[in-house]
This record gives sequence, structure tokens and C-alpha cells, in this order.
Amino acid sequence: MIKREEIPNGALRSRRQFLKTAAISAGAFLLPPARGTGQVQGSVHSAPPGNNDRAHYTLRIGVSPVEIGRDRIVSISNYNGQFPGPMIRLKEGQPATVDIFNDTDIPEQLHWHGQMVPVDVDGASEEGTPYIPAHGKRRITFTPRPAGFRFYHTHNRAGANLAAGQYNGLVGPVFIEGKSDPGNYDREVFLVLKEFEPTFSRGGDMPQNFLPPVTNKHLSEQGESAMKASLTKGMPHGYEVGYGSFTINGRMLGHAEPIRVKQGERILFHILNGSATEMRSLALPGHSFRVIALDGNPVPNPESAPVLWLGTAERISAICEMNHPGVWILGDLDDDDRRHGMGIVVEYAGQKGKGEWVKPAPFHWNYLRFAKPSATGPAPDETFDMVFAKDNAAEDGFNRWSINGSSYPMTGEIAPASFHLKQGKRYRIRMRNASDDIHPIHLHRHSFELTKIFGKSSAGVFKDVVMLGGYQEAEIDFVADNPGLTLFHCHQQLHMDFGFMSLFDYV
Ligand SMILES: [Cu+2]
Repeated sequence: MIKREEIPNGALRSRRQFLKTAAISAGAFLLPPARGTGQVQGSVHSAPPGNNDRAHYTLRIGVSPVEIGRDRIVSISNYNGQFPGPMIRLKEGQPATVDIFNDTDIPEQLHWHGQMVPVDVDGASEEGTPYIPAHGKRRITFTPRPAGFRFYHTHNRAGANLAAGQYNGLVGPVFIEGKSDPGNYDREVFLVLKEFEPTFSRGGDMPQNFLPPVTNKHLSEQGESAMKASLTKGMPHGYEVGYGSFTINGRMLGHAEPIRVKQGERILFHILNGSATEMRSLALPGHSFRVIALDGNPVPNPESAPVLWLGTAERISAICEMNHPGVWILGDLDDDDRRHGMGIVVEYAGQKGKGEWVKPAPFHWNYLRFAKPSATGPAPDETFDMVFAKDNAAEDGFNRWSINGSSYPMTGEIAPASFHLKQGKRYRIRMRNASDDIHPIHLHRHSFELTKIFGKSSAGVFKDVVMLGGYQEAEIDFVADNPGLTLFHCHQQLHMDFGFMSLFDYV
């Protein structure tokens, strides 16, 4: 059984509706093709299941056509026949039961990204989570935590198969309601950014000039000389992934109902980068965003930014005051990606038009903007040093990735843990990127605190993914407070699938 709350006016949800449960019982709905609406369909988790044996949520993994624009239909794996997957609303600390059916021929993993759940629930085979068998079912029960904007997604590796892993539509939002809701806003809008129709190319680097240009000379010499040696041997550039279509809430720009707003409204956007591989940006001409949470965790210093940047799997919660009437495109800064769909129209009441785009002034995206000013966190009990490196095109034309010289096996076997934790201790990971690629680094089942980035100390920003730019260094701290195998990896699917993973265990 699925409890769903329909949101008739798009992804817009009034605060009064926020806690109101309008549960409509609906079975598994597989309507080919699912019509995207540019909206995130929401649900509210009310009470734990009684003895009637029904789950709070049911997710069905299957393959079906999804309409991302007029006459633009992609056939993808998805949850419940729709993209994005249904919004799952939970209450912090209140146990939830979810039934997951797998209607495909491939065993699946569903990962509860950003939650501090046990290994049995987390959804990573490398940690030992059982698979949801092909044409089978798993029921899981867990205590949602911490409060904030989380999400769920497949944790299958794709390797060279662009129809597998997160290249398809297996992504959905999760919102965990906490005890307090301090935000000063009128309503919430959820946005899930996602690309479809992936293809391989040779090279084609992601521009990184949106990050502060603080690089390490030693790392760049190491990376450049490795690359030069590979090219001198006659190797081509390793494969990269590009996309044919770009969507927000499953609809291409111009193919969704606009976000309709009134002057003076304060809208809290919850934005998720659901991409398999891409970093994304968003701007709304004439407006700025006051960032109140990163990866669902409130920041100590909410500040305004004219542009938002999100690495793969990152989330931003930001309030935008509607004070510049018109019809605008809320869109990606990349002209090509925006023209191929990465945007949604914002329309003020009484205004008409197609939606105007104005390129914002150059702006560096810097996590430190939202940190405690000139603060440092407590000293760690132990520090792990990690160097990330690329072996160009070394794995059948794919770049092979390593952490401290070792690549996680690509053959499906489970590797032993490389790093060892004692419960209750505080650890620091000192990360050094000896490649020119940007890496959205993710730690499972724990949040980490950004303690150093762009050459500066930091405190108070807690995340589960952080972008580490080419030849850059950063330090993150975490407390070992959730025993069990814990996966650490780059969230860029191509990197993670080709070696960029490692495990922590508790000893
Ligand atoms: Cu990476």
C-alpha cells in the first residue's frame, strides 16, 4: 500500500499542508508512459504499522516509459512507474517500515542516502546489505535520522552499462521532519535535477572555475606527469559520460507547469542533484538564495548566494524571496545543458511570457561562506591520509581510480576494510586529489564536518558529500558512532564503479 498526498499545484506545498495527512490509498501504479508533471509527489508518514502488517511505504522497482517532455519518452528503471520516485516523508526517531519490490531481472540495492541507519538497511552490498532479489521483495524497518532533506537511490554499480546504476531513474526524495522547524518561509518547493539519455565520449572535462582556485602544486605535478606518461604511450583519453536530455522533477525546461509565485513570497527550495555523474548549478535571474541547510543539515551561518552549485548527490535548502516580478528561467548556468532541458519557469502572478534567462555574474561557490567564521573544530583522535589518483584509460578504456594506490575490485568480490575505527573516537580524513577531475566524496551512515577546504580551517558545516576540486585538498572529521562496515566513495558513478571506493570497519 502506498500512502500518497497529491499536491495539485505542482511541487508547491503550503506550510499549512505541510503536516496535514491526506493519505490516498493507491496500489502500485504503473501507467505507461508515466506523465511527468514537473512536480514532486508527496506523502506523509503518519503512524508506525500496527498488527495489520502494512508498510508505511511501498516502492516498486521496474522499467517503464517516462515522459520527460512532449514526445520525449525515455524507458528507464524507476520507482513506482514515475520519475522522480515518490516523496517519502518520515518523522525523526519514529520507526518506519518500507516494502521494496523488485520487478526487474537484476538484484537491486536501495540506499538511504544521508541517514544513520544500520548496515542491514543502508543499501550497499559492499557493506553487506542483502540485495532485493530479482522478482523478489525486502521489508525493512528503521528509525529515520537525522532530520532534514535526504534521498534514496539505487546503489548498484553500472560499470560500462549506461542502462544500469544511477544512469536510470532510480532516485527519489526523502524529507525527515524534526521536532523544530525554525525556517521563516511561506512554502516549500522540492526540485530533483537529473539527466537522461547517457552516452560515452572521450574526455570532455567538467569546468571547475566555479570553485575557489586553490590547488596544490605537488598534486598537479603528480597528476600531470601521470597523464603525460599515459598519452605518450599512445593511450586515448578515458571515457566520460554526456547526456541528451536534462530535467527538473522529471520534465525538460518548457515542458512543465511553471512554478507560480506571488510577489513577496518566501519560497524554501529543497534541491537535490540526482545525477549519476554531473555537477550542477542553478540561478534565478534577479534573485538570490539564502542557504539554510547543506545536505539537509542546518548551516551555522545562513548566507545569500546568487548561484547554487551541487555536486552529484548533494542537497541544498535555500530560501528565495520573490521580489523581482516577471517570468524567469530557474536554470543551469551551462547554456547547452539548460537549452537541453535543465531549468524550470518561475512565473509571477499576473505576468506572461516564455521565461527569460540572464547570465549571472561570476561567482565562486565556497562552503566556507556558510561555516562558523574563523572557527576550528576539536582535534581528532586519529587522522587518515588519502591520495586519490587516476590511471588514464587503464581499465578497457575507462579511467581506473585509486585511493592510496589501491582500487576497489571491479569484479564483484567484497574487499576487506582498509581503514579501522574504534567506536566513539573522532577521525579526520585528509584528502588529496592528485587528478584534474572533481570528486563528490561521500561517506555512508555518518555525517562529517568540513574542517579544512580551500586552504582554510572550518567548523560547523556537516555534510555527507563534499566536492573536492582537481588538485585540491580538504579535511573532513567524523565521529565513529554507528558501528558496522561503512562505505566511503566518490559519488560520480564512473569513478565509483572503476575503483574509487573503500571501506571502514569498527574494531
Ligand atoms: Cu570521483
